Amino acid sequence: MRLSIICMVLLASTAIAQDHSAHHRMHMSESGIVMNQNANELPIGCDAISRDHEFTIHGGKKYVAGKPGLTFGMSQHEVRVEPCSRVTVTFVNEDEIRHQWMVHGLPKYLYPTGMFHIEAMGRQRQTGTFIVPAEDRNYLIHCDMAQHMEKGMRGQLVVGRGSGDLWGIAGVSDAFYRSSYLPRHVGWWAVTAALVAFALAWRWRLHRP
Ligand SMILES: [Cu+2]
Repeated sequence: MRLSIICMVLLASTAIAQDHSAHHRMHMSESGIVMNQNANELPIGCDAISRDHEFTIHGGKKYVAGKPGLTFGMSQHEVRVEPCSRVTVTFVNEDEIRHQWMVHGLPKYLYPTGMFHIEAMGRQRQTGTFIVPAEDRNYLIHCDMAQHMEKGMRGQLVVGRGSGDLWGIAGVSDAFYRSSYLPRHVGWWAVTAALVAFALAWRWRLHRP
């Protein structure tokens, strides 16, 4: 009786694990993981694959050597593709430790948790394919290992004309954190407002009786 219960529990947990990996379309090997791969299913608004893109992106310390404050980098921090295109990325890890190349914000009906994920073990490479949506938009690319994004493994995927550069992309945008509720060029607006106020005050002083 006890043995049969253990067998049932084991079978159930195996089935759950298989279901989970199928749900996430996970491919695991000794060299790493590719999750949520999608080479065929079209996003809503796409009638066909518009184009096939292929990129080989290297990750490692040497790509930010000599840049203050950065420890890890990528050979390419920005990837530009056409809407509805199929994107194949070969991610080459040139360090001894694990690195990831992850895209966030993709539609959840195609990519569970909105994410496409390549992970390469130290000195290994992994290849994965996904299809981007029809809208012009910028998506965050990063490595999710602790502190790797803060230390430089941060990029952007620009689909079509994009929706504005993300902050802190090496070689593209500055590293200052900007709250999303603040308007663009907020610094220039503040300086302009201060100058106008100063001019008005000066004028008022001149015309004082
Ligand atoms: Cu990393």
